[in-house]
Amino acid sequence: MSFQLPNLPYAYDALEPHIDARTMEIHYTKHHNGYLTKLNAAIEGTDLAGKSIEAILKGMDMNNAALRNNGGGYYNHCLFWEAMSPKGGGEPAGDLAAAISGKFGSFAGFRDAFSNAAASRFGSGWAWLCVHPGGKVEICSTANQDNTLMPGIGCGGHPILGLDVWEHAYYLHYQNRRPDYIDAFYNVINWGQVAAEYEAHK
Ligand code: MN3
Repeated sequence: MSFQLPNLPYAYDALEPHIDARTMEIHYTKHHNGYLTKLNAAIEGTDLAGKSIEAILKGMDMNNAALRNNGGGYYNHCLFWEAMSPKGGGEPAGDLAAAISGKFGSFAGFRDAFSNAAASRFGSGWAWLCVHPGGKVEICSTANQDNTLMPGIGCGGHPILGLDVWEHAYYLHYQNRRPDYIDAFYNVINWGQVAAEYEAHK
């Protein structure tokens, strides 16, 4: 059983004006689908076929560029789509809100730190909010399609929210204005979904 492209949980234009429909369509049907196709090719006929994507990432041979780039790309975008919603925005609640305030002082403090991680990632990569066993949260960023499940990468927590800062994620609408794209992201974050990931992995 090979990996599949997950259903996008909303229409391409659902996140406008924050993320435009053309970007969403290309990002999902071309970029994500490309990572998926190459991931399946990389594991076909190997002992990785049939393993979960998380198990593959945690056991990653970091010298296997095809598996690293495409396994990361597949997983990262699955998490990214789910963490956004046309009904998103606002602030988290419950245990996740308490963990964020405990680490960053306030939601505003979290937002500053997360935006800085996303803005200061040189070239292509991701900003992450991660949870460690016991429930503490941490922000980090990683290059290319790496993520914190891979050995020795980032803060080493379990990612619960990721922001794609590759140019393909924003260039059509925002051109070089990555900070504007980062600001817009807060209008579509699905905090209920992020909280569910927090509860599942704390
Ligand atoms: Mn992308």
